[in-house]
Amino acid sequence: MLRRLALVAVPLTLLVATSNNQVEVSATPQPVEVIPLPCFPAGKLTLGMTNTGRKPAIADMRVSGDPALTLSRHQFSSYLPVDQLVKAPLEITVPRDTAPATHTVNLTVGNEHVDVPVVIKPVPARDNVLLGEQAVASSTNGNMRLCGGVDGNTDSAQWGAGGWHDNTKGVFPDTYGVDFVQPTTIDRVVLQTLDSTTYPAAVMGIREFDLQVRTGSTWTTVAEVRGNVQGRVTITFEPRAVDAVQLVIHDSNDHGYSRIVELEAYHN
Ligand SMILES: [Ca+2]
Repeated sequence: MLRRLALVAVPLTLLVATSNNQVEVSATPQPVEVIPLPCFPAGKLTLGMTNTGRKPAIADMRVSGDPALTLSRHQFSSYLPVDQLVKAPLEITVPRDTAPATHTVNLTVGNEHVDVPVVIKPVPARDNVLLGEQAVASSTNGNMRLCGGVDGNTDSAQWGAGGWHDNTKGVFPDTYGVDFVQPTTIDRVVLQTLDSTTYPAAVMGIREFDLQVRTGSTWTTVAEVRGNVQGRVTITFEPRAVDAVQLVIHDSNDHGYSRIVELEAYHN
């Protein structure tokens, strides 16, 4: 008898709840962590809406946050079938050297609110002094990201998400590098050009380039590489404090684009 009553009670409860509020809001992960460097990968949050009502609906999520945060979207609108999680990405960045703190992103659909904690981490100690620093390029193809060559992703198989190439196919030179915020001592630069099973360096990689460093307004050529067919090229030189590093790329093995998976610099 008790069991029967319980079975009847459950649908009644659901009906009451859904008449006021038919969309469930979710966000993962919580908290989301953000590193305050210009080219470090953004904090990534997956926003979700689930229609817990009885009919398909269209829902609008408003996305807002503390002024310290830069959000890649302020709205997420979608058609929602019944009982299906519909997702959208949110990227969160902050200016360089934003102080460690916990901020909040607010998600609102109708009467439903979710506050997501956003933890600003300290800038991590890095052996590779280019990691996450501001990249500078002569041009960037629309399918690629300017920061892709200094984002820490060195996997040629993830080339589309984690690499860079220029936007002037068949026209050289192209340049790619980093401007430091203060003079930085380096004595080794490592170039990883595209080198995957499908796209080996000897076919698609950078073939001819100069490595240059800048002190004040003067660029100095440190090395000239010609006829390269390797995926990874390491250049060592006497330690020097520089304001910027760049590659001047004169040709690639397919004579098309200048493809960089990752550019790194060290001082050992
Ligand atoms: Ca990369």
